Amino acid sequence: MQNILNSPFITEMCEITSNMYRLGWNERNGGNISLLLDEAELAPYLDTDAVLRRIPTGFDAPSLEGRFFLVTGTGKYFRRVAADPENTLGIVRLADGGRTAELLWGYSDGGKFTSEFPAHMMSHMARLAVDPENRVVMHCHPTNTLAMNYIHPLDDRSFTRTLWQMCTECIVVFPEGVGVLPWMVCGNNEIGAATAEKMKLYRTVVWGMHGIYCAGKSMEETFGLVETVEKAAQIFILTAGKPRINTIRDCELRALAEAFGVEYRRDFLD
Ligand code: 2HA
Ligand code: ZN
Repeated sequence: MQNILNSPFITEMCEITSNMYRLGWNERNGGNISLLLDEAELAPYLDTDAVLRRIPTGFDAPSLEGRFFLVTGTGKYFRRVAADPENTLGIVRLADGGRTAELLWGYSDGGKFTSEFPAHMMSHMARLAVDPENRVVMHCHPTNTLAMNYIHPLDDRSFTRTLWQMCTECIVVFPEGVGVLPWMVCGNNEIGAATAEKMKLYRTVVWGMHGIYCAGKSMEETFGLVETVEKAAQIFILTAGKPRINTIRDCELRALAEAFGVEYRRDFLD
């Protein structure tokens, strides 16, 4: 067996969580990530028959039965992941229709997966149903996106349209728009189901006055999605309350989407 700490997936998780921490998206134990892994990717590093512990999940995820996930641990700090991956991360396989997580590696102090595991697994199910290549669900608390939540209406259309207006690249990076949920209690199946419902349409879901969920084919793509939304929100915050004398007009956004050949939410423009 090769050393799992040198595997591409642990190395990338350490690098991404460190960057997210330094960008101010993941204070203290804020945020969580889950990455879908193939058995073939794990095989050089792990005996997938050696189950360390069985942990109840509290939800059903029948379509994820037998699938493997690398998941950040509950109460763990992103700031600490790179220094202590075996304690802050875990690799689980879902069993019993998703009701049990079989721990194969990690959570070495006896811990378990993030409190947002339901939202992650339900989001994976929703995204895989529309995009079989989806691998990642990422949750964090980016500062400007959060700040924007307090001074902007929280609905899919107007939130998306404002973000699109803030940076030229936005409509090309997330042409499907962003879904927005109202403030809700986090960590339970209800917010998980609401997030998954939005994930049928969007790779990006804003949790009102809490943070953001993004999904994607790779860690890089998903990180880039958060980064782009957060950059647009930063421009919004930097210009909020000031007289706006220029904007990217709807006809220009349309021209942009057409020039780049992206399938965008036409009904989100006037
Ligand atoms: O504690 O971000 O939403 C991790 C969280 C909960
Ligand atoms: Zn959170």
